Amino acid sequence: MNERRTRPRSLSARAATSVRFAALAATLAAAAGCGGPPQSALDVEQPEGWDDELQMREAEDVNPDPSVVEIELEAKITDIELVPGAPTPVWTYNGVLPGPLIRAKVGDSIVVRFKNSLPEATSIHWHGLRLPNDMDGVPGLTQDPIPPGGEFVYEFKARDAGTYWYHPHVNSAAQVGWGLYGSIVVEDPADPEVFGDELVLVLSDMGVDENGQFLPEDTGGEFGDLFGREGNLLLVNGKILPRLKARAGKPQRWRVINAARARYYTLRLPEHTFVKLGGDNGLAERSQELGRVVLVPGERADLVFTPSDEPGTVSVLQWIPTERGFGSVYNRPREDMLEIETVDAAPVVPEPVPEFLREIEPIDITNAEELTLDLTIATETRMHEKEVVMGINDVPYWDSEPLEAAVGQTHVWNITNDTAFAHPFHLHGYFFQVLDDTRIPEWKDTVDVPANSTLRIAVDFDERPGVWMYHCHILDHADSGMMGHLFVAGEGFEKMPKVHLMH
Ligand SMILES: [Cu+2]
Repeated sequence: MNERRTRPRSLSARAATSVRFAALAATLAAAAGCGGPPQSALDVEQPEGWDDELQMREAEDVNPDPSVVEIELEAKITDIELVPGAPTPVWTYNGVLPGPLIRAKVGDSIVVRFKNSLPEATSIHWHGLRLPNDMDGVPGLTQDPIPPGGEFVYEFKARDAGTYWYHPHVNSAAQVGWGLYGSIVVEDPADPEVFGDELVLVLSDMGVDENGQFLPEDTGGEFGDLFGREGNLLLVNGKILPRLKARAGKPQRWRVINAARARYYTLRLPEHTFVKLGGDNGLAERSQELGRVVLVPGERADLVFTPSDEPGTVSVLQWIPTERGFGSVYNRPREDMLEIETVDAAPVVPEPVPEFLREIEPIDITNAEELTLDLTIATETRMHEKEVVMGINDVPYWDSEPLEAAVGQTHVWNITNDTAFAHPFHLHGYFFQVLDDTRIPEWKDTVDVPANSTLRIAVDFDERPGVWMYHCHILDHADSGMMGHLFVAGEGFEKMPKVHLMH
């Protein structure tokens, strides 16, 4: 009895969902005159061509060793038709938008032979991967910028299952805004089949005029810096309003990545919920049923989507304005992102998603060093022009001194935000835990710090000394100064190296 009463709400909600499918399936089967119990979702395939419009090119593995994924990646400008009849000169990896999907299994080595064929210097940061410091892709800190015509070989291990992404760390707001991003999936072969068939969704936006040309980098001036520039074209896997096919009751596992330079995404599909499995570093401790899913720039969500519309109907996944400061929601309409066509086939019954997913051991903070990082915004007058200068503890990154830590130390950071805007906080090199009992335990590398709030995170600097960045992932904010660096002392990094911070 007791057990029943204390059962988590999400479990019973999920049981209710299964009942709803069974009922829908039975009704439709009866209406169609074909008796018999409904089929299990595990016994049927996704509809033919279900993800054709969302397919992304996968990076070709040129290494015959099954435990090495070796790829060639070239950054170059390629005309892509986003506005009909008016091609856009998109900044791409290998000529595709988004860049090729890199797929590996846990434990694989990844080798990326990179060539820069862009007109300006660039680099690649591997967002969320625990890699050696010299592979982190931050020019001035971990490597030199890769000049036009230059090459660089990135090499690291895929240590953690999950959904990650890659993007430049030079002139980031502009270069990401022009199309330089791609996805990385690190598979865990032990993941159960009930999570559904995988679909990677890269969400981004682009600021393009009616002739297909990019809007100027400094569009909106000071307010553009302050708000963060959101593009007018909403893209899912590089397409405007693509169509996905689904079968009622047949689960799909959506690995969603927010690759936009500033836009927050709140996702909603009428009459549906999503079961969130986790995000930044793969599975959370428990699954959670959500009516809306929020992704801040840089963040990922691992979701089970179980379609439950009537066969033969089309519904639309919507972008809902998210409150992240002045101008973010007022008078802004919802926008359509992705059409979902529920094909005309008998509904099937999904297997329940387990509630417990994996153990997340809490970081021991008994001897942790406590720091406060205050996210700050100031307006300065320079050359008679007002300029927005952002910072951490009132210091923009170009004037900043490193935070100091050593391998073996644990830190607790109190990240405070008294500004009028929300900031997605990202730490390179290490996963952290948010110290908040109301959240499901999980490992994060990017987290929202809403306006007028404080967030406490714990980080364990257990290995990999070096110099690592932390910054706001609204890239216009990072470029305006809201960025800092951290020196983790250890073997090979006894002294803080000379750095030259750039963006
Ligand atoms: Cu910010």
